[in-house]
Amino acid sequence: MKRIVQIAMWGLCLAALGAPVRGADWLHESKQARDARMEWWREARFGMFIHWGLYAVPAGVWKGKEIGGIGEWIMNSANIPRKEYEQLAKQFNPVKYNPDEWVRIAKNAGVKYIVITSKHHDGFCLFNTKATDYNVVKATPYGKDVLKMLAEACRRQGIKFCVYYSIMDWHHPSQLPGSARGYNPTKIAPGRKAEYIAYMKQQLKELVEQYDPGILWFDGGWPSWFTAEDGAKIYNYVRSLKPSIIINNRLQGVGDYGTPEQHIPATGLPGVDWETCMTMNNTWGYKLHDNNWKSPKTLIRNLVDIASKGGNYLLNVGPTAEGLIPQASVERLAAMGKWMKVNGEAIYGTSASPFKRLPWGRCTQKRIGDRTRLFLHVFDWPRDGELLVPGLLNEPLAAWLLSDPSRRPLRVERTDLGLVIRVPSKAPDPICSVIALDVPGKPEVIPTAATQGADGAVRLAAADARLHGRQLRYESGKGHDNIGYWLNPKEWAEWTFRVTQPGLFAVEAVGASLETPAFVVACNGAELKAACPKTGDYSKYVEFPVGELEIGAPGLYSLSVRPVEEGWTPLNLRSLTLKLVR
Ligand code: FHN
Repeated sequence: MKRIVQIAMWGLCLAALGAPVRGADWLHESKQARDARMEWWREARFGMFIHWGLYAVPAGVWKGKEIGGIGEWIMNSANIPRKEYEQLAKQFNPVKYNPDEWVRIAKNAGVKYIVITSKHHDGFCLFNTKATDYNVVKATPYGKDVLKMLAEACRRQGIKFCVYYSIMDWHHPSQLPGSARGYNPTKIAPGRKAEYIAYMKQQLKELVEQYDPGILWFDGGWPSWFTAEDGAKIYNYVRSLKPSIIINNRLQGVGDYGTPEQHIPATGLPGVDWETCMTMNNTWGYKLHDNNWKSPKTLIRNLVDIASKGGNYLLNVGPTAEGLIPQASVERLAAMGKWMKVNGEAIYGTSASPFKRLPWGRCTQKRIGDRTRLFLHVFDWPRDGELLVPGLLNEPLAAWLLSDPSRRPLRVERTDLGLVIRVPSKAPDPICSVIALDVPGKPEVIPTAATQGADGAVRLAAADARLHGRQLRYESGKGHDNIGYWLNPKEWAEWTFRVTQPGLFAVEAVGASLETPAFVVACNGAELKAACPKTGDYSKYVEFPVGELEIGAPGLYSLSVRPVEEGWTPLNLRSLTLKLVR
């Protein structure tokens, strides 16, 4: 047997005995092994993040002054000297902490895993560590291992227990403040990196062996003294302690899944596992004055949107210094749970939508034997009782409202635009109503064509373009809704659209650029050349004429946009509109 296989086999035996497996390279496991390890995580889809620590004591206020920024950063934001910040430990006494209640709240919301901060950037440890007395057992009047209490409550209630661990540590003597203004990003004291890496490994071993987490959620790996090589070593080390553990990608990019933060990637992260982590208000750690809460509607639709793109939602709560999850968070989680009780099967264990975009909502899917169950998440319920599922070629086997326990069949008809499902006039749920639609085999979907509006215009949106190239991509969120990263002039975009009112069309584009990139619009045998005016900023858009297009007959047409290679500079293209002029 090859040496590497021997190491791996020997390693797995040792790991089963709880000994670290040295020498194994866990970064190169087989797809089968990785799929098996990720299975529970992909099934879960919905987790709860908990940011809890000494920062809950000041709760965003320091010496009578409100401190801006996220609550758990107050030591840095207010540039509090270590000795002064340490005194908070003497005030940390969460007498109202009830881990079973926390887990009940999470479970009732439909959450399947909990990730809690074992040590955030401030270096205070919420667990019984031998590596430092700066921990909840030794340094606080509470004196109990809050992490152990939560781990046991999770086990009692069947929720996966997971831990967050910050690499950057504003308290550890080996790490020096980054500047006179604050700690972040820390610098490593000369000759003391090995000491801190050893400290980290001791604590990671304690966390794995004492609390058996499903995930190690690393963070704070951005200081320059922590390299990708360090990340790979720590990854291998933690996996050697527990081969089945899952590790996020914040070990300088090394890890098992991506972690977009506070936003949902426009098209998800195709082909990789990913999880959006997000606050319910603006802060991770508790802040007394942050009451900017997201609505239950936003939170439920975020969960649906993320699942429809193949991701997980890690939604945060920041408990108070007394040990209570804020009531506003409790209420929102209860609202999510009410929706999940009816529609959870449309989230758990599903995979990304087969549709590029749906005008009325989202879609998730699940393979069931020789059929696929499509879950149509309808945000905008059709007033005319007809829900169009565009571009779906499969013949429907059955359709019903997920909220209907008797599964009364809904009528489904085929039209030349796709399948039409007859639905009741009133939406079963004001936030998101789910229709289950079974089709044989795998879903077959063709790109949907844009259609002419009542005014005769055809609107070609960036989100509906088919993009040809590796760098070119659709960007959305934070003011973006455009084709971007158009760096390579060989890459191009195209749309399909349907004309029912032929005639002469004036073509208009909406774009942004730092120069004046020229491009050619080709459609129906004609070519129109135009250049985007210089807007000076990729987020500053302007509408400009491209030219006129004659389309003499009704039908399906394709339109392409290709850069003029000579002198090309990047263009952000938001849309094209064909306005019927006669
Ligand atoms: O700096 C931290 C922050 O406090 C919080 O923990 C988030 C959660 O993902 N992570 C870092 C910011 O990206």
